[in-house]
Amino acid sequence: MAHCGRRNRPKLLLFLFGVTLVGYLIFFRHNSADVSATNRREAPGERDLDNKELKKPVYERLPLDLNALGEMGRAVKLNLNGEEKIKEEESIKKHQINTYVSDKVSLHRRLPERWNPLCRELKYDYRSLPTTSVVIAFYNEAWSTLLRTVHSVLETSPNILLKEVVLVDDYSDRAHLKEPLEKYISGLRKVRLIRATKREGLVRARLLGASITTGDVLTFLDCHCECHEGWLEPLLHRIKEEPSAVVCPVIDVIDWNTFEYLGNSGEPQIGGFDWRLVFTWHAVPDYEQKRRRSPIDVIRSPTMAGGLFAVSRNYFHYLGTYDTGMEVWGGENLEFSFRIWQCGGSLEVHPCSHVGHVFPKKAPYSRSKALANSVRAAEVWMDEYKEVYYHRNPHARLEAFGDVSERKKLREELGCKSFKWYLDNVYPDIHVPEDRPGMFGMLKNRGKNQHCFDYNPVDEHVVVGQRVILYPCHGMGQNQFFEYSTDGEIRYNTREPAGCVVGDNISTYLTLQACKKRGQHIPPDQKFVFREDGSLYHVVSQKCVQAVDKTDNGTPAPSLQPCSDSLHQKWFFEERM
Ligand code: LR7
Ligand code: MN
Repeated sequence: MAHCGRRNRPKLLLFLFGVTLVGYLIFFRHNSADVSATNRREAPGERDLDNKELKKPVYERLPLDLNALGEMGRAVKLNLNGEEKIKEEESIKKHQINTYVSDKVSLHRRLPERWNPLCRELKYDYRSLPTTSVVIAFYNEAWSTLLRTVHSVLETSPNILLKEVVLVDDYSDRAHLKEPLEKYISGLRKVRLIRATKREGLVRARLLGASITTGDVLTFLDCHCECHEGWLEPLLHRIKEEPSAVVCPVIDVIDWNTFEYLGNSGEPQIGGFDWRLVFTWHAVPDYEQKRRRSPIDVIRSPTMAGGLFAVSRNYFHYLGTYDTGMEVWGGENLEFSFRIWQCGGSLEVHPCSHVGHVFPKKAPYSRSKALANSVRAAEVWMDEYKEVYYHRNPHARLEAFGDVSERKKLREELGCKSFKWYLDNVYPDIHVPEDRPGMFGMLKNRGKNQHCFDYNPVDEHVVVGQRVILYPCHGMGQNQFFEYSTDGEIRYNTREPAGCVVGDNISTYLTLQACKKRGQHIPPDQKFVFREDGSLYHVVSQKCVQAVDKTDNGTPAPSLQPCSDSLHQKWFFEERM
């Protein structure tokens, strides 16, 4: 199937040429006084700042057509049928993004204001800010999402601050990314393209891009982003103020289907992780709110999502750039986050810098290397806490992760702090499981052969409300991983925030509810005594947890029953099969 963007390209180029021409005419008409006064002709985007004043730069952009599809971040809703509907569906199948819609949205569209209104008041001394190079790695990206990223950087970044935009082709095999891309960007100032000669993965692709840059600061973006006016200044200003700060913009969501620009101007979220080493989003914790003096102060974040951040070039090199033993996708974001904090830097989100990112419907390419990448991060940075990770991911222990001795040496040379220091000081909100021997893993029944506690949340992120069932034990951690705590909770804590098993005397079945927070009392219905004889005694109901086959909905499940000697009331933990 021909790619939509590709098939329409001649028309698209013609259209762009036309629009650019109109843009030029309007620009010169508007600025005719300026032009004749200085007697200097400049291309759009090239005007430098007034030498005397420190005023805000004027962004030179194409005239705004408010009626265009998706303009100002509006959702695109098309009523398609027949052949067009099929084309749309094919585009989604190919990219996991509705590129049929994306192709219809202007590459120059404006976005609705999403920052805190106080951000508007910030003034910058533009000539003293560091310059930046923006590095964008891509692998088989669609035409319009990639080029909208490029245009949005060019059209929202003050000329004086932007050294160049470096595109890195990570060995894509799609035709539109070959010659047509080269031709297109040859007409764009400051945009350079470099190609990998084999699939490098995003870590080495970004480093390849960084190696040809000249700016003081490296700014990394994914290849399906849209920047707001004013996104760059706060990042660069913060790095000038604190060169060891790695600063992320607020990441807003662009809908993969409608290209609606979502997100709001409220408090941004920050990054954390769970013990599977999966990145998570969190509200800003109270202690951090207290530390900040204003809603537009930077927010310290334990981790970053990974794709969008600015770092001083020198500091990035001092910190050992990236772990080049990481392949394709995954793990590098947590590895870099741990390293930044443990080695003396700080990781922050700037509430005045907003960038949108298209989150695809599902992963568009294989991410099987993520496991080995995570293991590398755990081996180098997590000290004894790597065991907490391995307990929940028994298969990770068997993963071939290559040689990490160079990274360990780096940690030594930089004199980085321990993972315990990081947890205590940077991420005190994370619950650190106790993982006492014999008290975590699969919770197996002695009567019902090879059946274990199992919890399968409908939504990855909402770990409450459903019933705990019994399912053949699989030994893979994940949905069958539970921990018995010294407080008498049965915790389901592979994901964060953790869920705790609750006994309901009326239904007799067990469900999951949010665990108590630090300093709170344990709700009585969440308290179990795991007795010497293997019984699980539920204190408030004075009953025991029994494996029951014939339940109201037909799925075997643990249930509260009068205590007896039955093997169906005897349980034990096992880490692996
Ligand atoms: O082999 C590859 N080569 C590449 O050049 C694989 C990917 N890439 C490029 C890719 O084209 C894209 O520009 O690398 C970039 C990131 O890949 P995505 O967009 O497929 O990743 P993602 O957005 O799903 O994943 C997030 O986590 C990744 C972990 O490795 C990276 O850190 C991504 O940059 C990161 N994206 C973000 O942080 C944006 C916000 C998403 C969230 C949460
Ligand atoms: Mn992405």
